Amino acid sequence: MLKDVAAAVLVCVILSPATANADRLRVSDPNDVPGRLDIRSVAHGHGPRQGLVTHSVRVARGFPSRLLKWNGAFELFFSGRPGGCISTHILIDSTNDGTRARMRFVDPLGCGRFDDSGGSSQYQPIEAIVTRPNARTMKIKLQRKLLPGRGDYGWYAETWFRKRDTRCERECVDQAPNDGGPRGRIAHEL
Ligand SMILES: [Ca+2]
Repeated sequence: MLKDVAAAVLVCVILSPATANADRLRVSDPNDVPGRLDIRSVAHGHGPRQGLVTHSVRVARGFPSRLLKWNGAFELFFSGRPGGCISTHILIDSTNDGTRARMRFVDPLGCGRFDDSGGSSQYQPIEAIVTRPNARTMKIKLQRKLLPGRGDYGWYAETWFRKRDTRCERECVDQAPNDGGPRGRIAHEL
């Protein structure tokens, strides 16, 4: 009985418009960067179990995961509170063994001062499930506790892409959302 009540409460919380907006959110991004990994939208939500959060990034065109071996990557930046200083960075790329996610701690010198010499940690593999819901999307599911802070947190996404003899010969970088400084721009309210 108690279990049923808990489930009913949970459903009500999920269906509440205010919570739904914050808890599951998709933010569009314009066609503003050349190359294969121009971001079109980013989204966050929850996994099937409590404590799991999801983040996905959708780009303009379909791409094979092997593109992320040498020619590009997806990156997610997190702050322990919305609008706070970025302190954690997840890098998603590919190897011969498949797609992987690694994490490092950044910005040890203070808000917005990305200085690797200041002691940012090395990339470490994390327990996360990286999937391709469709040809244009990269999705990661991981434990909330792996991210900074304890409650609501901030984040934004970035891609980079490069290919010889194209406009992205050096590198094309897209961030979403575009607005704001180097801080957690989207609030994931839990
Ligand atoms: Ca874009």
